[in-house]
Amino acid sequence: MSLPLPPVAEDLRCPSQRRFPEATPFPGLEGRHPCFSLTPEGHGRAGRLHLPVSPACNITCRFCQRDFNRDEIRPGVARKLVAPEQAVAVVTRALDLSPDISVVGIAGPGDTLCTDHALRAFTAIHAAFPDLLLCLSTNGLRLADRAEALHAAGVGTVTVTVNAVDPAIQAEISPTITDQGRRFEGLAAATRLIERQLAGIRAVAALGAVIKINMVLIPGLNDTHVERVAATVAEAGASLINLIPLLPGADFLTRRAPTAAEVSAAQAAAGRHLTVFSHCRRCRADACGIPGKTDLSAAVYGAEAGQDSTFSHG
Ligand code: CLF
Ligand code: SF4
Repeated sequence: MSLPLPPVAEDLRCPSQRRFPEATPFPGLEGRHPCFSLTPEGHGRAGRLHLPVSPACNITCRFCQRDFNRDEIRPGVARKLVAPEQAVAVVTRALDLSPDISVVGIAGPGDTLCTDHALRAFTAIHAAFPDLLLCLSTNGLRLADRAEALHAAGVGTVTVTVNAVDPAIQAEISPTITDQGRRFEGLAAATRLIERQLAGIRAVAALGAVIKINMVLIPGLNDTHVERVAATVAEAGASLINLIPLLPGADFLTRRAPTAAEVSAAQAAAGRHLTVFSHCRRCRADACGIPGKTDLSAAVYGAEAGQDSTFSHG
């Protein structure tokens, strides 16, 4: 018998799920995974540690600004890189600092499957801490190739960033990819990326992973395309979607962020097909703590932690 959920002040579940208030579509994740919990109580009490082990990327998103600093709170930023061999030591330190940590995620600063660093880190962590939830965020280009290895390494939740399923739109957002040593441009790159993303979603879904889609909402580019993305990824096996407002930067510096009304409209469109996650904090690649509540990143990764010799700067 499942335990009753806490009172729901703001219910993130899609209408079909709300008909069964005692049920959660993600057994074992409610209250343990901040980004796969559907109640305020659930996502407000679980902590995550991000390991910045993935340096490189295999696609070019025109909004992307990877950087190393201690100040900015956004994806693609970390204080330093950590070597996969240091992952267990970092997790040990984070757990000592915060027993709330129940998830170890890898989300950058580059793509997590462009190198084998994330897989090596997850494999070591899964052996040392088999009860921790392991979470991967990727652009999806290598996801189908790596699905079995990720499953074997204990990765149970996967986020794929899908910004378009129409190659003409995708080509405007990420104009080049490098796959199997070959560089692709324009529509060829976009068509290949979308095909690999959907194949990857199907592959990890077949192995039992719970899948969230991150979609960067870019007014004038993909904001009227949200429902088609949601319907397509839902058919492939995704459960959840997170509409992330564009942070103007890099080639998209002169584009604007969506308004709150535009984000709400996009969430409504996506919600016809998927449960919408709306509490994203646009975390750094070295975030640590309960998103929006506690921030232990400096204590875990900062020079002030006195651990620099433990970590790679490579
Ligand atoms: Fe990290 Fe992402 Fe896993 Fe969560 S974050 S890898 S799914 S454990 Fe969460 Fe942070 Fe938003 Fe990401 S709030 S940026 S959606
Ligand atoms: Fe940047 Fe991520 Fe796009 Fe790679 S996939 S270019 S790291 S936003």
